[in-house]
Amino acid sequence: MKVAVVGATGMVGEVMLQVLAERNFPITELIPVASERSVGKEIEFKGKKYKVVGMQTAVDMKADIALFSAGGETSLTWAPKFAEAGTTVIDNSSAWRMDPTKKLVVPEINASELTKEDKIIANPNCSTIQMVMALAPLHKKYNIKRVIVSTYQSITGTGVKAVQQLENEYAGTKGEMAYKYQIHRNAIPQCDVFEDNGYTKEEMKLTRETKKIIGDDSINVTATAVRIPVVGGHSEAVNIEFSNDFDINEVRSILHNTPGITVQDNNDTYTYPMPLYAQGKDDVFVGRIRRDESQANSLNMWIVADNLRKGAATNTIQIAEYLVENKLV
Ligand code: A2P
Ligand code: 11C
Repeated sequence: MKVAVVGATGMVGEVMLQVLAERNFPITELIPVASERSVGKEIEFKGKKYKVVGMQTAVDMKADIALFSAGGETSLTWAPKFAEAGTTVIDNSSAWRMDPTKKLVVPEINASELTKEDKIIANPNCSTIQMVMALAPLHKKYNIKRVIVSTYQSITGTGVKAVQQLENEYAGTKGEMAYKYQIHRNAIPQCDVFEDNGYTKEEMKLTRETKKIIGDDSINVTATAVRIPVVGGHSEAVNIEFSNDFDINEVRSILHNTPGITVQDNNDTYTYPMPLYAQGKDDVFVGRIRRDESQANSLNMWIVADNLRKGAATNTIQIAEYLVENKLV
């Protein structure tokens, strides 16, 4: 496969290159792509050096697959040009996710929707991916009515600028601000911009994308998304109300048997997921699984994943693997 990585110099792009190498994705030619600012810059992949090329050059190179993580505007402009040149685009931005003509895919849940005709495929938002990984198998069994989620999100979701801001704040030096406020020693109840309904875009991604991925508009999700000074991954406190009652041990066993999920849940040994330990891992970690005693058929749990891995790069590459394995590209 001839593979272009668009946004190869960015935070997610770098992890994409790592994950492609680790999983031994069948690459015959790698094309690292970024903005004009980075053209000619060298990046390393499997011990070899490659020169970064610009967008038009990359289109003309007619890759089989392009993995995009260069922001929404870049995707809106360039993904159709790659698709027209015959390249299948898997896009990690929010540009195409809610477009009814585009698939929004978490491979463990809905990869079977994909066909050869899908030339632009959307990768969901990081905080949505880790949540639906745990929701989907439980929905099948008990039918979810409503989800209340509060997130504790890593600054790596904002990109390089945010990591630099936190480092400057640790060191006490001045620099460019990625957030409106200091993030060191803080919790900022705003991820992404505000929408007209008073929610942030990140909160509405959790609501809208969940329905589309699981394929059920009746699942109601209400969210509060918070940025915290952590780098390893996103954490989520999730409360679920089901239509049907459940057995708590069966819930644990369903999650335990779901590919891509690791259950870490033992109060006696203080075992629960934490972003410090999820960092660099591809799985979604679930723990603190307990009945919500305040209401019938309701469950609480704590979900953690590396937002740059399963939340972005790994999920994108799993989609690419599915396309290759099923000869859809
Ligand atoms: P560059 O490094 O040349 O700016 P992050 O979200 O971590 O900041 O990374 C964003 C990625 O998207 C980088 O690789 C960046 O390249 C790339 N990028 C940003 N704007 C464009 C653009 N207009 N065209 C192509 N790539 C872009
Ligand atoms: C965050 N979810 O952590 C974001 C980062 O829609 O893909 C990625 C934004 C997106 O704030």
